[in-house]
Amino acid sequence: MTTASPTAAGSGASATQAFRATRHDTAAVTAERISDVVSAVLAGVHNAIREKKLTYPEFQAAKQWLIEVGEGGEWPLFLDVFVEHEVEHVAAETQSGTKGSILGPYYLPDQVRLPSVATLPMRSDEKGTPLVLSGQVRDTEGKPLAGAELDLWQADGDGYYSGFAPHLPDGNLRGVIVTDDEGRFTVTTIRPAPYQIPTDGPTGKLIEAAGWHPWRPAHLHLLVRAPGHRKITTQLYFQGGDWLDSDVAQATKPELVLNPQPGDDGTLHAEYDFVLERDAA
Ligand code: MBD
Ligand code: FE
Repeated sequence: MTTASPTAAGSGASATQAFRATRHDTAAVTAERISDVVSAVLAGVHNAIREKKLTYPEFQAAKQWLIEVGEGGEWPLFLDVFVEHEVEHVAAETQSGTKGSILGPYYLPDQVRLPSVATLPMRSDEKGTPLVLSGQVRDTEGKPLAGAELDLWQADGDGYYSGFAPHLPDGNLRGVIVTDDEGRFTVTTIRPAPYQIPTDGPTGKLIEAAGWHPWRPAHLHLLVRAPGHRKITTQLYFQGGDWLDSDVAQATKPELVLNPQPGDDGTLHAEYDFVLERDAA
């Protein structure tokens, strides 16, 4: 999974390898559905061309950039930053329980299983303020879900993800916490840094050329699952953190913002309960 490249752009590129290595729940679609959706996408592009009076040199520049995104392996990065939030919003229309957010390009399956009170795997000198996240997993009727899984992954104190940034040990700041008999969990980690889209790849070059900023606010990624219940894909953010109101990936929701309080030793403590809906019968 980890590439030899020490560059940040390598992170975006190795997301393509990770995507290919993972089994995805892909759709079987009819010709009618393909025609309907692709026609709508093309109509949007055609409309932008007419409205903005796109020139031939601009068309060729766009083609060149699209080729570079593919060659650089940045399609998962680009699509998850600029497109996934809309797919998530459509999915959210038919979901109850804890609010969802986008998956993003840096999930890796099959991480270490941990008990209900646990510390995420981290280096002995892991940089960052210690953070303890605790809470309970329940169903929509309030019944605690024992043995539910919190599959948690996050950036480190420099904004890098293990498995994608080659200098990090495999599995760093990733783990699957299993809730106790009362559905409770307490996980110790560090507060992640905000995430910056690699500036040296085609996605970063577009962002710079457009005069946008390349930042996501600091966040924890979570999949929360329990047998017989709909899996939740979400993220938790930090009140007052940089970029919370201008996430480049447009993936924040007010219900997903933690407000951790420091204890006597400076460790931050936050609580969050998750609510899962039953699978449709
Ligand atoms: C991330 O860390 C992320 O969460 C998303 C959605 C896109 C790029 C990097
Ligand atoms: Fe992320």
